Amino acid sequence: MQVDEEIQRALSRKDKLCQWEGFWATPSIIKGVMVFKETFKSNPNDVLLASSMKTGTTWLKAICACIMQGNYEEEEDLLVKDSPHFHVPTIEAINYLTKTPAQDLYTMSSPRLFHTHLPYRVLPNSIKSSDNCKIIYITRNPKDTTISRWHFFNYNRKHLKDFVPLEEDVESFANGVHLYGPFFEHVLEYWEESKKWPQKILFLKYEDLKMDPRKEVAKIALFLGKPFSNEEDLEKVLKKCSLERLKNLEVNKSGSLFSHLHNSSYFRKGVVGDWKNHLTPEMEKQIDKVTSLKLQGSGLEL
Ligand code: PAP
Repeated sequence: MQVDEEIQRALSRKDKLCQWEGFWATPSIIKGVMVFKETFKSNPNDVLLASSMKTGTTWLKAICACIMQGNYEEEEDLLVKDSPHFHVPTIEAINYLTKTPAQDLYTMSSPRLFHTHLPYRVLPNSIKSSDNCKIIYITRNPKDTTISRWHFFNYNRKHLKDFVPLEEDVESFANGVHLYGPFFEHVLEYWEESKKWPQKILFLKYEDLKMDPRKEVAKIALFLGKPFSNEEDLEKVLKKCSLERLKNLEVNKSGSLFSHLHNSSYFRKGVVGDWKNHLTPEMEKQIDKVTSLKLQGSGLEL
C-alpha cells in the first residue's frame, strides 16, 4: 500500500493500528521501526529528541535546532526557511515526508540532531547503550495532550468531513490504544531511564517550559554542551522559537511537510489548562483516574 494512502486511511479512522512490542502504530511505521532498530548505529555526539505526540515536540525541535546551530543572528535563522520538523527529522515519519528533510539521518554529519515518537524500549541498542548519545524527552499534562491531539487530527481530517467525537479520543487515550500509545508507559520508561542516567537523558515538561522558559532553555543548552555565553543569545532563542512567531511565519502557515498533515496544524493555542474548555467532568475523571493509577509511586506528577 502507498504510504500516502496509509496515512489517509489512518486519518479517516478506517485503518486499524497495530501493536508491536507493546506500542500502537500504523503498519508502515512499525515496518520502518523494525529496520531502524536493527540497522541504526549511533554516533557519540548524536542528540535524540523524544516525545509522545502533542507534548511540545515542535517547540523542543525549534529550540534545539537553534542551540545546535549556535549562530543566533537573525539573518542566520533556519526557522524562517523551514518548519522545525524539516530541520529535525522524526525518524519513523521520514517515509511520510513530502519534502526531503534538511539532513539525511544516515549521512548527516556529526553532531546529528533527530527526533522520535517511539517508546524507549524499541530504540536501537546503540542509542541506549552509548554514554555519549544524549536524549531529551518532553512530556505534558495528559488532559492538555489529549485535547491537543484531538484538535490536531480533526483539523487534518477537515477535508474528509469525518470528525472524531472527543469522547472517543478520551476513551482511546485512557485505554492506551492511540498512535504511539500507551502514553503513560511511554512517559514512565523515559522518566525511569532519566533518573538512572541523568547525564544522558534530560526529562522536561511542557508546563515548566511555559512557566520559566529562560531556566529551561538554559538547562537544555547546558545539557547539549552549548551553554549560552550571554543573556542576549538566550533571549534570541526564546524569541525565535515563540509560538506567536513560529505560527505567523510563512513556512508554517501553509503547505504540508508530512503528507496530509498541514504545517499550520502544529501551532494552535499553546496554553496550559486548555482542557478546562473542553472536557466534561466525566472525561476529566476518566483521565485523572488512569493518570493517578499509572503514575502512582513513580515520583512523577503531570
Ligand atoms: P507533534 O508531537 O505532533 O510534533 P507537538 O508540537 O508536540 O506535536 O504539539 C503541538 C502543541 O504544541 C500544540 O499545543 P495546543 O494544541 O495545546 O495549542 C501547539 O500549539 C504547541 N506548540 C507548538 N509550537 C509551540 C511553541 N513554539 N511554543 C509553545 N507551544 C507550541
